[in-house]
Amino acid sequence: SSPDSDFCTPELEKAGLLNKTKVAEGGRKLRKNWSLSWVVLVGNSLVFFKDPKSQTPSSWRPGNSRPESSVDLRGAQLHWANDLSSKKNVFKLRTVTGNEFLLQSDTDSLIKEWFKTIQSVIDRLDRE
Ligand code: I3S
Repeated sequence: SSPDSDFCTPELEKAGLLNKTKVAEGGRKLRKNWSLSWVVLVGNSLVFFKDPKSQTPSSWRPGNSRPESSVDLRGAQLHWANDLSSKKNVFKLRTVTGNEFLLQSDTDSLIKEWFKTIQSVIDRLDRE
């Protein structure tokens, strides 16, 4: 990263809509609950927001800027995981704390780009 980016806003790598479900919390398996999520890759984190379109008027908040959750990519592992779902184009992200997420898109090119970009951030953090 450039010297400036250490002092300014972390670099926005990628943002878009993906299907998401958490499948483990601290190594403990969770029941799947797929939902469309607005996913933002910024700095060393993957940040999840609720899909604005899926929100009811009562759940809407000004700016809609409150993240649902955030994942630290340092030491994380990424694997294609088509065996873990009947959906196509599924990959699994596992954090060092044992949280596991499945991410999915029906669009091949889109999910490949996400995989590549997240992996490149993980690789960069591994080298630091
Ligand atoms: O791996 P599973 O258990 O077959 O995952 C499916 C279930 O989680 C299902 O919900 P319930 O059985 O809890 O009602 C979901 O609706 C499905 O989407 C899950 O399977 P896929 O293959 O879509 O990941």
